[in-house]
Amino acid sequence: MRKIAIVGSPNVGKSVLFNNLTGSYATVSNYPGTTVEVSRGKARIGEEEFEVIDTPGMYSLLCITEEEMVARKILWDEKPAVILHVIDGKNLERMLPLTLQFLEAGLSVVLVLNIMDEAERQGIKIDSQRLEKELAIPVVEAVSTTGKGMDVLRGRIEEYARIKP
Ligand SMILES: Nc1nc2c(ncn2[C@@H]2O[C@H](COP(=O)(O)OP(=O)(O)OP(=O)(O)O)[C@@H](O)[C@H]2O)c(=O)[nH]1
Ligand SMILES: [Mg+2]
Repeated sequence: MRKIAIVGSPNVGKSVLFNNLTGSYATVSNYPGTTVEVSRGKARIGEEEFEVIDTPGMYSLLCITEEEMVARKILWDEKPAVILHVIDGKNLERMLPLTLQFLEAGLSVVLVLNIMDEAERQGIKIDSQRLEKELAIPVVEAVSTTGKGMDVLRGRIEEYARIKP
């Protein structure tokens, strides 16, 4: 079964997004040799069933904390077909450098601009189409607490997984 890894900084809504994609059934276990918990579930997207992995929050691929080391090991060892980089739409500038690290590492990234409800309330506007062109990856706006953007995200994952065998 191909894998989808959800990655990003702490507190950006990765786990809420994970629950949206996988529904209620998930297994939680300590990553081998660590005290870091990793949740795994399944999601049917289009015709394909994926294993979805909710990784611990990371600020950088240059790992410092045990959580970051686990997140990086998951990316390296489990070779997910797609990674969802979830960022807080209120802090685009601070969070995009990690997207670039993932792209430089050759990973297949879909960028999820999450928490767009708060971003909009603060008057923050993001030209996600332009971002999509400049990064040359799918960019999806979402509010994972209400499920907004989830259908679009599923569609984009499906397209992307088709061209990334
Ligand atoms: N307003 C708003 N709040 C959100 C959204 N997504 C998540 N949250 C809230 O943000 C907080 C953190 O969500 P989590 O899903 O636990 O974040 P996480 O990225 O898994 O955090 P770590 O596991 O610590 O790395 C929770 O209180 C969520 O309810 C969103 O789209 N809008
Ligand atoms: Mg989490």
